[in-house]
Amino acid sequence: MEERRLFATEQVGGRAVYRFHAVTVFVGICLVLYYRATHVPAGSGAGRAAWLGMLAAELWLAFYWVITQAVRWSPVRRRTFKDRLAARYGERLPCVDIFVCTADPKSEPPSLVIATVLSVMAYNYPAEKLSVYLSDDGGSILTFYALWEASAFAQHWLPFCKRYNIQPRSPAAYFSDSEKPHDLHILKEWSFIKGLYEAMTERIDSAAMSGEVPEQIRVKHKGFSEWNTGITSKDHQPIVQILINGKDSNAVDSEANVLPTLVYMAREKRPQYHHNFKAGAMNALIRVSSVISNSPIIMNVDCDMYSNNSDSIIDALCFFLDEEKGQKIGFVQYPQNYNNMTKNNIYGNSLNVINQVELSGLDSVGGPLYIGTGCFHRREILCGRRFAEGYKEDWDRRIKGKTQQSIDQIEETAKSLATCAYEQNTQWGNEIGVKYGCPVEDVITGLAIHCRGWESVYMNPPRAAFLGVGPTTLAQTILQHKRWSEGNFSIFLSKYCPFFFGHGKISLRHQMGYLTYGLWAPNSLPTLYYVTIPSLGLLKGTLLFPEITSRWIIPFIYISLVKNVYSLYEALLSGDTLRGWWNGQRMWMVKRITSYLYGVIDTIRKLLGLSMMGFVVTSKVSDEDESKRYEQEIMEFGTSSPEHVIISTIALLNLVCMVGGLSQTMTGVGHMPLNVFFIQVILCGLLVIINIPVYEAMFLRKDRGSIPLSVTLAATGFVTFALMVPII
Ligand SMILES: *[C@@H]1O[C@H](CO)[C@@H](O)[C@H](O)[C@H]1NC(C)=O
Ligand SMILES: CC(=O)N[C@H]1CO[C@H](CO)[C@@H](O)[C@@H]1O
Repeated sequence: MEERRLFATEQVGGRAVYRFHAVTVFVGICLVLYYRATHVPAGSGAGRAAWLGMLAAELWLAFYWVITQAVRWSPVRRRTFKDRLAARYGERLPCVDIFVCTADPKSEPPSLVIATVLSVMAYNYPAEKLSVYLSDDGGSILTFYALWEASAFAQHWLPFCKRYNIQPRSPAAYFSDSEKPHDLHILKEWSFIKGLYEAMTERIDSAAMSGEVPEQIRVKHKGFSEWNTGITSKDHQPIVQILINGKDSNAVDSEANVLPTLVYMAREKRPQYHHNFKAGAMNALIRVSSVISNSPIIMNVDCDMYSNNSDSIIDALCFFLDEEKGQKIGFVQYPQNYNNMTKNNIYGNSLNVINQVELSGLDSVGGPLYIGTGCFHRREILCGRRFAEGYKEDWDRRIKGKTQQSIDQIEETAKSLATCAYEQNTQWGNEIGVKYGCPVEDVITGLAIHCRGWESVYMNPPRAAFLGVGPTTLAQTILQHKRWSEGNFSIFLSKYCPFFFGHGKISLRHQMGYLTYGLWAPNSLPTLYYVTIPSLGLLKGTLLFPEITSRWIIPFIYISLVKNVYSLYEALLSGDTLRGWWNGQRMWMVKRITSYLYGVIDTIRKLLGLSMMGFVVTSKVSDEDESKRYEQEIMEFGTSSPEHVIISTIALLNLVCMVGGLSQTMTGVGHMPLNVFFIQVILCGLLVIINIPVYEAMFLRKDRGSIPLSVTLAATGFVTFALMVPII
């Protein structure tokens, strides 16, 4: 029987050790909480309040720790048997629709978008079964023009990729990484294709620079006439253009092989209709594709994430087509990987631990979240089907009986499905398609699929399936994590809260897995407490931990040691360096006291119906200096934004407390011997050490990425204030 399976699921090793360790940490946590609860200082002073605050913070952190165990208890890894799939299905492989979404030609340059499109057109998969759709929410003629150029370039690029089996198949990534081939014959072809590619990107980029497409090009395709009426990105008619029609016998590459279908779509936009962002675009794509190819499998990817692995479709199909377990699988999610991370991950953005540990763990309790990109869905399930025993997919489905329609007729039908009014009084955005009304609509869409009885699968092949561009500055990182934490927290507080919405439909551990992310944001408050109050206590002589001579100190030390050693182990195993881990610890704190804090505040303001406007986080202004500092792994501040003030204040506060506290204990002024304040000294000391890059940016660096004087002054003001008020 085993030889029949198309995929294997393997337990990740070392679980006995892990569980033993987790049990001991749990006992330690209970002891700490017991100590806190039974040693509350008498009286009604500030010391008592501070102590109770510590108790509250530790209760929360303990609760969150228990939640995170759900994804660490029994992680699994998946492996596929691609040759068995090929042998068994051969000609009968199902059709696949690929959706690429772009929103704005300024921040997502058309040449980047088409590199992604070309990479997914070149998958190792029968071209007649592949259809690629680009949704352009910018409604830009520049993006349409780029796609039209790409449709011509594909005639040379696709046969070249397949003949030499090159990787990766994004021409931008391929030509920037690969060395010249040595074989003279190949070299000739390589240079020819490279020349074509460079000429094309030059034309696209110069059109993008000037903001218009030259007249002599506009006459070459009927699609350009859509822009004749001076439409804008926020107000235009629906546009659907089939640039390559895979069913047409003329649509062939330079070697007379069939090409994949290629479609451009810009759904209708009118100022009086809300467009629901990417979720709206996805739903329009589902409908438009249903009259063009209607494939049973839909893959979607963001326009900046090119395919780095041409076997991803085959890998995903190994799950869906498995006779024994495939029926229950709703979607196959690949991780989000970035190709421009520095070695030591200065902003902790590689997501290694999430990708290697947490998502694998979720895979064992019902499946990973849908993260909105790099995901294969079944069309029927995305459109709302519930799981039922004995359900069988019709893999041969596609457009039936409509082959007589001309391309113009098909385009007209498709346009009528991409209008603003189409969704009114329908279940689209609710029961059907991607859900609306939440900043992380992907996650609730995935949750709803899980709650309808389906499982999902996490596939993390050794060669990354998709590579995108990650944040490269502190401000971008903080912004990204604010969006994520805020989105997931607002799900937690909404009717989609996994505990209630998922109750009775998905397992408790699966609910906890969702909450690992849903509760990111509230972690900010206890963390903020922990990085300020014990340090202030050190300075002011308020004892908040057991003395070194007390036996109660053992669980405190045990937990902090073991948790850190384990997180180091997890990071190293996931591919981080030692320094990368250390940087990650710093960013762990920074994200919690900025992004997550903003996430909490903004979510609550929205709940209370206060202004919809959020904190403004500095936007991206990339220049050469900045990229250089990023490559040298120097932290980038540069602007006077509130998040920089928070970071500087915390860093400065700990420095002052450390210096003040130590000098008192050394000189014995406040009769506070070091051993009494042992834990507070260590905690404050570690915070000072981890903040060294912040002090450098404040006092030593002179470059434009250092912390501006105004921020330092504001931080000094806040620290002085904190020292003067008798909060502790
Ligand atoms: C992307 O693919 C290339 C080969 O084409 C491979 O060398 C590289 O390791 C892949 N990147 C990642 C992050 O897996
Ligand atoms: C280190 C690295 O590769 N950085 C690159 C990340 O991506 C941006 C945008 O594509 C490039 O400008 C950086 O050079």
